[in-house]
Amino acid sequence: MKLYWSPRSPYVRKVMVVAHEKGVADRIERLPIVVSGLAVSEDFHAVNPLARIPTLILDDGASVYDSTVIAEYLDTLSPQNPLLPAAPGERLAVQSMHALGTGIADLLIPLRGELARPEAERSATFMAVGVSKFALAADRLEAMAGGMLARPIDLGQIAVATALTYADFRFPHLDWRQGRPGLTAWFDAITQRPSFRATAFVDA
Ligand SMILES: N[C@@H](CCC(=O)N[C@@H](CS)C(=O)NCC(=O)O)C(=O)O
Repeated sequence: MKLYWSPRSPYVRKVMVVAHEKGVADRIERLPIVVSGLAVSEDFHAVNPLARIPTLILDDGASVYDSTVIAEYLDTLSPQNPLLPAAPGERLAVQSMHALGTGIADLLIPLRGELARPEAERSATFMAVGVSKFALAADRLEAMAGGMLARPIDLGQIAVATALTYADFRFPHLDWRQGRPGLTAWFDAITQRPSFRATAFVDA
């Protein structure tokens, strides 16, 4: 398998953490690529019509996207660390938490784009609303953190943790740990795992 990859993407980090947890990371050849919302790459559009990373290329040449689909696919590749429960109720809860974690990344990425604009073109309202939405999501996670700490790792927890690592990477001033001791304790435990240590962001 090949993975269009960057060391700066929270979505790529999420699927690489999954690959490490499943013991299949060494079956993935990483294809470094720089993507930008401000430029079109026709070559990459031929691989993924949205030209986004991560995009996984299977051995038969099929393209697989997006990060949630890739993560669920990788979970099927080995019995190690089952990350998506089979029982419908538990499965739905993990998938919802997966959507929450990926959604937090979806909130943060446009804020990053906004910060990259010349100051005169930035919208203070857009930034403030995005920061408020992030805080509300983190508050909800604080309320869920005790249960998360008690459960084995799953796709939902991986998605939330990678989104929070991205907040630390790009928005340390948001200081999401402040007033959220449960979420902090859960985050500190999960990010000690070798899968997180092997996938640290690099601002190359
Ligand atoms: N929903 C997608 C989001 C992926 C995404 O937006 N990736 C960013 C990099 S962090 C990207 O490829 N941006 C380029 C673009 O949107 O043109 C997923 O979960 O995989």
